[in-house]
Amino acid sequence: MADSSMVRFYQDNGYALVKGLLTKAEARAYREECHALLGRLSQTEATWGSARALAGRATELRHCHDVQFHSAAFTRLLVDPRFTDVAAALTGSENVQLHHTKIFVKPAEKGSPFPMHQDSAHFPHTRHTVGAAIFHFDDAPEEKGCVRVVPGSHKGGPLAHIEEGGWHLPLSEWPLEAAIPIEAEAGDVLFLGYLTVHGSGVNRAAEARTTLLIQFRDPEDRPADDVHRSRGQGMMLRGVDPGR
Ligand SMILES: O=C(O)CCC(=O)C(=O)O
Repeated sequence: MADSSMVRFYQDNGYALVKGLLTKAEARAYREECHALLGRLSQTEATWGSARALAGRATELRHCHDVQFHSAAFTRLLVDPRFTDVAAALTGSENVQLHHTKIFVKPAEKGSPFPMHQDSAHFPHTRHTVGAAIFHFDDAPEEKGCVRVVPGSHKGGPLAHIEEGGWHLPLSEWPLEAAIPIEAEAGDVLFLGYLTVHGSGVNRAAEARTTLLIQFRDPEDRPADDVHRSRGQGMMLRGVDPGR
């Protein structure tokens, strides 16, 4: 559950790391579930074009979207009150609605980076309540390419992005190294507002980095543009949709 100091920290900084939201055993089980799912799929590569310039070498990123349509274990996590109660407190709404889900696995020693960006560039909304919860299923120290954030960057509102190679900010103006690494352990969940500038580095470690990202919003926050559709979008994860 998010207390008032966590909510204040999120409002000031645009992110909050919740330690141990899942147990180590749950994280381990979800890690296996993610790797088993990716093993069942034929096409999983998702490295952004702009990430190649950032890494300076060939890297790989394995992903799967809409994971609750592949395994019921992820469906259960979507409505887990340990997650939805924090999401509600941070967005300031009793009601939490699904936007989309995705697994990312950064393979050992060659896991792709993400250039700095705001998620708002990918799916703008009218009230800016959209947030991401990044579930860590194994440890994510800096050398594994943990998520990096620019605290307080959400306060400047939406920034102009470059579309080519995945919506991102100019690499020279927004170097990854200038952002704060948010190192996490298995079971930790990083909550991130969609205006918070973030990215992540190359996984240089000997173990893969495994995460699930759940993007959520207040149901009264409508998309500003019809640019991002996904299966399951609009599903209620907590409370009701007052507009329906
Ligand atoms: O998982 C990461 O390292 C970053 C993911 C990210 O920035 C995104 O999906 O927008």
